[in-house]
Amino acid sequence: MKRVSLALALLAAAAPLQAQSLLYRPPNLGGTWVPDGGVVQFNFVHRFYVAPGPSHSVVNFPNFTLAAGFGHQVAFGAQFATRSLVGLGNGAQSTNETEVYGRWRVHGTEGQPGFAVAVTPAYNFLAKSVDGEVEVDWTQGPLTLHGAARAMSRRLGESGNAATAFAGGFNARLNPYVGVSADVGSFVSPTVRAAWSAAINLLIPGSPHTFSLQASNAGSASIQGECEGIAAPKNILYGFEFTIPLHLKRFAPWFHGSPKPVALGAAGAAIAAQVDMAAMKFAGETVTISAGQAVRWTNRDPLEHTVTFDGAEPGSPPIPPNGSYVHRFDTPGTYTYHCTPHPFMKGVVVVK
Ligand SMILES: [Cu+2]
Repeated sequence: MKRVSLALALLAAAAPLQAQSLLYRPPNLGGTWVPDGGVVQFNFVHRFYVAPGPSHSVVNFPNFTLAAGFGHQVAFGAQFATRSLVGLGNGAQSTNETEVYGRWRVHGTEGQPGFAVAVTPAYNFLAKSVDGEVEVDWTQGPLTLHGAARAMSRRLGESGNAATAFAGGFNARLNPYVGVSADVGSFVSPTVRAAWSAAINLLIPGSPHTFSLQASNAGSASIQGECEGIAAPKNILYGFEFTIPLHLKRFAPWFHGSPKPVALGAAGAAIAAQVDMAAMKFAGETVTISAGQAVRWTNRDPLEHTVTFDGAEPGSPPIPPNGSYVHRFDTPGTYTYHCTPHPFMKGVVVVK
């Protein structure tokens, strides 16, 4: 039972992070996806095809996305692909494609009911093209629909002329952990092969990571790369995408050392028990003291915790890393408590 409630609580803790997950974005659409402020998101897409016999050689299409959230619904990022179709056009000298982009979510919140709108200006170094995308998505219950309009100043492979493209797709979340998605995107004129994708998306329980298994014909994740599919016979690529959010706050001790101790709560009380908050747990879940004595909680984690009583007893403010909180208990009784940001963290103080 305890194990089940811990799993449920971890899910609750992971819930805000789902807003950055592949459960809200099909493989070939950037969507209105903007990492939270102070979060650097690293996504790795690996697609491949197996050449027909006798060689059966595997040809890989890796793609990396690195994007940083700056708060105010703004992100800056870069995409890098090593086997880009953008690189196969007239005058192309490389298949290494780099795109830098900004994204501003003008309206809405990804994954929340209703509309969200984002604009994504970009520059594609391989195509030497100024690109842009406007994306709108609409969420209702487990379904999100996506639409995007794209423009580029130099479409590589078509004499470098300006071009426009449209894309659309959907995500359907079958449960909090599993979704399916698909999309299609195409240049308007001249139309070549539309790019398409289909995927099964998985949220890894108890983690902020999502993983998707994909089939697609798009070789890179740039705005241009998601507008045109690669040619037959290698026209279906299989692969996966893995998302890794890095919370920069967690790395602060590398640069600033341990934060200064901060003491909160009742000063001068006789401390009869000490409870460490470490690894997202209250160490020693039950402590027993006498009326008039105090308990000291010390935060050994790199993030804030609270001591919040389930009853009427007043609790702590947020306790920063390396901070401590002292609370004196004057009335005998059993005091159950939890951490507000991490409700699966629970403890009990018994006062005799
Ligand atoms: Cu906590």
